[in-house]
Amino acid sequence: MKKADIGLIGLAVMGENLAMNMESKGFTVAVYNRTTEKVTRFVEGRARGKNFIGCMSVEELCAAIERPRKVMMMVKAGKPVDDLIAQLLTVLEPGDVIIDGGNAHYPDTIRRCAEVEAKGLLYVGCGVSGGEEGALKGPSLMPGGSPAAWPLVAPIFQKICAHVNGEPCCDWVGEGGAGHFVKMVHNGIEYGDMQLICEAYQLMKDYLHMSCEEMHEVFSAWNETELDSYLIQITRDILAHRDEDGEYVVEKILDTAGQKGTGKWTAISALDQGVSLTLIGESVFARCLSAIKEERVAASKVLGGPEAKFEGDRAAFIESIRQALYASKIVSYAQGYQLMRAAAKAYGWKLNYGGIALMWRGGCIIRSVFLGKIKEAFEKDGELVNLMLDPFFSGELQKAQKGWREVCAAAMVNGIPIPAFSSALSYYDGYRCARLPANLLQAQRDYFGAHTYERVDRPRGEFFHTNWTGEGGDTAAGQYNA
Ligand code: NBP
Repeated sequence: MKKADIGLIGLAVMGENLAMNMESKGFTVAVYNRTTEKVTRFVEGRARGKNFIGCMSVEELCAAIERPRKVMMMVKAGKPVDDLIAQLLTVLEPGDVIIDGGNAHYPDTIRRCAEVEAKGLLYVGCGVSGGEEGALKGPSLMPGGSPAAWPLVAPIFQKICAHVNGEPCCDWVGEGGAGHFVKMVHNGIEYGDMQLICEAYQLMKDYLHMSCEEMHEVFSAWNETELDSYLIQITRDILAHRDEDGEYVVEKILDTAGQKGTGKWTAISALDQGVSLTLIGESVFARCLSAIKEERVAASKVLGGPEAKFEGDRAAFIESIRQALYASKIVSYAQGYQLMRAAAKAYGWKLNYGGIALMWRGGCIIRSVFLGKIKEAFEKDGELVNLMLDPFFSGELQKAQKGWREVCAAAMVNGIPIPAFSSALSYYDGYRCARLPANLLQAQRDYFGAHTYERVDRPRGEFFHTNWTGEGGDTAAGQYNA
């Protein structure tokens, strides 16, 4: 019997569809699931007559695969992955590859990669995006880990992934936890994109008092512009979707957002790296605020605000909202790339920034035409310090900023919350500010804690302390950055 090209553990929604995808591209797949009835159900059902080898144990699975063996886990992230690795290490041999396609937190992948490599095997932590449909038809794949594993998995991964203009949305990301790190940032950016769309929706609904049908038309039109993307498309379709009673479903959905933690991980990692990832951070906090529904309902009866009243050219304002969304999105991706740059430096990863944009260009939730432009920017300049400084994007920000400012100002005056639009604009204004008020901040720190400061009229690296009150001594605190 022909041996399998790859083994797959975990026949839940992602694993099952990924296995079907692999088989459809000509690979023979050995499958195993902890609850073995699922193996039987799969092999006798959806997989009947196809090139699958159903296995009832990890040992059977490993025996069914061609050497060097490649075993991909698509199981619940966390302890199940560690348990499975421990089991696999008792059966696999040096040179074999263990792949984790789940949503692992990247520090876990760094640790697991080192542990598996110490046993002479290879490890791949692969971000998989695109949900059930992506898994089946072509996901975005972000593999990282042991570099020697890439030539072994590339022929399978680059065949089963999504393709845009013939190019695979999968490339080697980097060593250790780089793949799962990039997937985490992808998810953070997804939080940001969704929040921006929600702010545009709230402005149209609560300020312009537009109907779902009208907003559906606006999102349809926007999808023909620079904003062309999966998330704009599904928003367009959601806004047109009616319940059995003819009412719009979206207006019947409770306004409390859920989250599984990857946005939070991204924000925490930005704080750890000292990167201003304000838009994604605000998007996570916006979900937290939405979750305290009862408190908000009570507060709405106590805390006053202006009555949102629009006067003026509605079509022009809708275009300004589009500009605000586009400009804020540029800021969000610029911040996400800043975070990846900082992490790459901290962990010694050589990230291919243009390649990452291409990996996200198709198959995943944030797929968009816009990512093609990001790829071009990093291809032109691999050392680009900030995406906003690329000539294309700085030009786009320049064109969009009048509308962006108008929308932020109107939202503030009329009491419409826009944490993502406004934080993006503040970041833009802060980033282009040659002199921030941090001089005063340093003076305050020196005043109360003798933390010292550098001077504009002296070389960097020289630190000074002022005896502000005439009462303290001249002893300065040591300099360090937390
Ligand atoms: P789940 O995350 O719901 O996990 C269910 C699978 O894990 C089942 O096959 C289950 O086996 C297996 N499992 C568990 Br639970 N504990 C196990 C253990 N100790 N040993 C072996 N197997 C164990 O499945 P999913 O939604 O298909 O997602 C799989 C991974 O892909 C997750 O990490 C997820 O975060 C990630 N992901 C999901 C999506 C998505 O859209 N759903 C997208 C991208 C990535 P059982 O049948 O015996 O219980």
